[in-house]
Amino acid sequence: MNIAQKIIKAHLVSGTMEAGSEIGLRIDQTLTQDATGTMAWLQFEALGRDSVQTELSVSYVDHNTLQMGFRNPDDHRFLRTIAGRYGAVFSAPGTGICHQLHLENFAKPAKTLIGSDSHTPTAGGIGCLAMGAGGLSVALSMAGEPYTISMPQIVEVRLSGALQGFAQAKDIILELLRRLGTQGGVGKIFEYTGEGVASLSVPERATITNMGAELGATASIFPSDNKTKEFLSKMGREEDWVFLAPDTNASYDDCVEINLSELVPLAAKPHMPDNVVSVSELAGLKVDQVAMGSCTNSSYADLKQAADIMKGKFVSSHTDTCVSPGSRQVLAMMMENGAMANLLDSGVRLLECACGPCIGMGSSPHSAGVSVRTFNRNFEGRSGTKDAQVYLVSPVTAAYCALNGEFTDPKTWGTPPEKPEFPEHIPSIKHHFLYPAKDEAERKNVQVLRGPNIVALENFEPLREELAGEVVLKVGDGITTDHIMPAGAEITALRSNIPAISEYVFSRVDENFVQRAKAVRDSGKCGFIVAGKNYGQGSSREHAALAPRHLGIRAVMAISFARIHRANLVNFGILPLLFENANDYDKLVLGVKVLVKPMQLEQNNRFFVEVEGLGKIYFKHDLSEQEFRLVRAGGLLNFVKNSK
Ligand code: MIC
Ligand code: SF4
Repeated sequence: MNIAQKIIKAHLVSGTMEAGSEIGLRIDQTLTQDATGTMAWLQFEALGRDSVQTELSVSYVDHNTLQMGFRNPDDHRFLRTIAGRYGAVFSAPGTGICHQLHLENFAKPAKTLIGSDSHTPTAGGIGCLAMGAGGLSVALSMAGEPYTISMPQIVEVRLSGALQGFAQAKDIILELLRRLGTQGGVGKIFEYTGEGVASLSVPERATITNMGAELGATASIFPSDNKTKEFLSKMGREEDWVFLAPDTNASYDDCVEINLSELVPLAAKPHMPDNVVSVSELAGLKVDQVAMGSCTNSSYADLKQAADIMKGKFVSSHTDTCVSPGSRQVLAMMMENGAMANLLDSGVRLLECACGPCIGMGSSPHSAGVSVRTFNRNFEGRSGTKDAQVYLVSPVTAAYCALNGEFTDPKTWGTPPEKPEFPEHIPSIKHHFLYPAKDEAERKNVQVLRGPNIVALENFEPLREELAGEVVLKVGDGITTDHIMPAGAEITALRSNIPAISEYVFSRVDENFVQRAKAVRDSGKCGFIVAGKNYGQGSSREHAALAPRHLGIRAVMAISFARIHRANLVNFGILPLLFENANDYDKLVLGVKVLVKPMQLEQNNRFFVEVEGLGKIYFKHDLSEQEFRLVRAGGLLNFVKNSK
């Protein structure tokens, strides 16, 4: 068996391990973050359990750390108190980014982890089978229920050689994105093997597994070897190490080979992470902003390397440059050995240990600005500036862009910097986490505190016999969850208030959408969305399903869907329907009346939808029986409540 199969087998609760068939997995650990977590915890509460049933659940606050008014601080207080009430560890704002903190402090090889954030697979760098999921799926896992997915194909990524010159781990995953694209990983787990693996440290591996999310992959995973042991011992938890490797005769569904020695610094151009070219091709392009950090590249080694390059030099006068360390531990190490002083002396602005600019929480570029970021997503408008041009690069490339004020050819950069080792002294930050009382009786005394921004969950009606309504939006290929439910400081502060946040659905795509959808909903009819390929790629935010459902959307008719978003649609009772013939996409126009008879779906994978003036259009659906039951109940929460 390969590694992924070994972990799946050890956690299999239902189903068979054949690619495409539905499997249920026992989940050892969960993580939630504040932007998705408030909802997830409200949903957990609605399930009526006395405490979390996992080995470990951690509630992080790292996204909405700006406290402009009462909303975010109220949500933080809710998350702190509910973690104490139900037995989760709490990580307060400023402690760090969930994925970096989880890697350093909690993730374990051979365990399963799901998180209400699409970059949860970061923990695959330590040999953990880690997956992103909607908040409701995470709430269910916290309640001890298995996590259901369709058994992925396991793809071997065989690494040979070793990184040379200025190439970094980021360039490995950018190369994979260049080759496979943002849909290349849908329904797959990428498992890294080969002699090149041993040359990569755990934080480097985590950069790669983190951005496997941009391939659309279910997970990415590395073996647990001596490098893993070394990392865990530096983190003061060597006892968490177990050896994990594929059997010598392990087989895979597919194989991709990358020779690390041949890689050069790469960059993803606007506005997709797979729009990859070499940095040398961009030489001469003026850079207005550089942002270092995010869950992809905010480790000690990442930032130390940038600091070494920038030491004694100055950031270009027109390049606004900032850094957000991944955790207080990274920050403490950089302060102790002077690396942070080097960055600050060179003119870099220090931001909080949090997601920050990555999700548009401040530090937006100026109008039409070129922003070079060590992050993982460069979707249009995500930075908070609609016409900004965002490029994704490694920390080394970012440092040279900041100093030169433009992209330059790596051949002009001189001698490559040394790969930094961890410092002798690694300060522990364990005391920054809030641990719940061990005694359940004591936990029951914790009062859960809520603010007025936390609006109770809505009850959705079960599936109707007939869904009569109209197409209220038609969009093209590659629609991201940032298009559906934009992020940024103002909107994300409303994550625990669905009626309020629903006002922003598709606001950057079509400002009349909400009004149109509401008019159809309020007339008692159903709204339908027509979309192209890979609808819902990107974030795990279930608000991209929940808010449209609030606005009366009952089906999305698309050419294909991204995995997590498809699951979120099902969880909130929205039908994900697939065009049988992609050419029919052209026929369904805005405003056309449609009639769906969902009960047909139960018997057939192939069924038709009646379209006014056109007759029948054929669709397929790939809902499992269980998924169909969820949609029929009006969503997962209804289903679980009804089956009690
Ligand atoms: C993202 O990177 O898009 C986010 C913000 O971390 C999201 C979660 C969210 O929308 O809260 C994700 O990746 O799942
Ligand atoms: Fe935070 Fe950005 Fe990572 Fe999402 S991708 S978890 S916003 S740092």
